[in-house]
Amino acid sequence: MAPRYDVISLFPEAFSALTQHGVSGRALQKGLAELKLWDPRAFTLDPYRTVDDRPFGGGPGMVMLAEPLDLAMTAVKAEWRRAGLDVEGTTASRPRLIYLSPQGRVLNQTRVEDLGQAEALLLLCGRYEGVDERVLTRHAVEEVSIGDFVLSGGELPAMVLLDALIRRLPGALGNEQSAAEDSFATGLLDCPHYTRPEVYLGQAVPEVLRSGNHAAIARWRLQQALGRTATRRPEVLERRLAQSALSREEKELLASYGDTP
Ligand code: 9D3
Repeated sequence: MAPRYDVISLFPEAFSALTQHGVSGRALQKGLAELKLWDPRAFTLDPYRTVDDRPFGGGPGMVMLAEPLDLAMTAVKAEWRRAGLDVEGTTASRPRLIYLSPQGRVLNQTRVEDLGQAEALLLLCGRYEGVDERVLTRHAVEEVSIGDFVLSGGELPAMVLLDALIRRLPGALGNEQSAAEDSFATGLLDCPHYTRPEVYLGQAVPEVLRSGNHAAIARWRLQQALGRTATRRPEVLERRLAQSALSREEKELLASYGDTP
């Protein structure tokens, strides 16, 4: 079954970046995943449709009210139940609740693959200083960050996570090889890429790529990937080394990296 993604956000229109463009837009159009947006403002019970208030204990900024978020989350869970999903499940495919938060565990491809096992995800996007802590504890929410830099809310992080999830669904990429060969799926950075013309402003394409020798091309690309990973992201190469030692060919390619243009 196509996974189901529900997003609670004060800016549902922002998600058109995801739904209207590129790989993710086409995948959603094809029904490879379902995406539904929920505006907490629709779950307010006061005439001003209030979604935030001042923090207890003082300090700057505002905090998102528990009640509209709680009602929206309860509505999502009710739809999950109607769709036959096991909301209280404990398997890898259980529906999961994710709060995009700077306090969360940092996203990486391993976490994307893990979250990709879920049949349904509820993504909660915060604004202002964040959400009332009680909605997180009431609903057993997991927190996920996209890195150690300050953004203005959870919408862009939610779209980052969704793009990473959607592009790995079978049928999302034109070329099914691409997903498996992606940087970090192989544990290495990508090799350099070239297209026409053969010479651009005096810079030629590496000769090997025009040789037609497919074994030599594959070797060169692996060497570039190994060399770039070693120089730019040594910790990524270390992690791959910890999982499985480099083959003799890989060691030799790494040793002679930089010898050839
Ligand atoms: C200036 C406010 N900060 C006071 C120390 C705290 C703060 C609150 C809310 C910082 C950022 C945000 C909004 N960010 C997110 O909702 C967010 C986020 C991020 O900012 N960086 C990386 N990942 C994420 S996931 C959600």
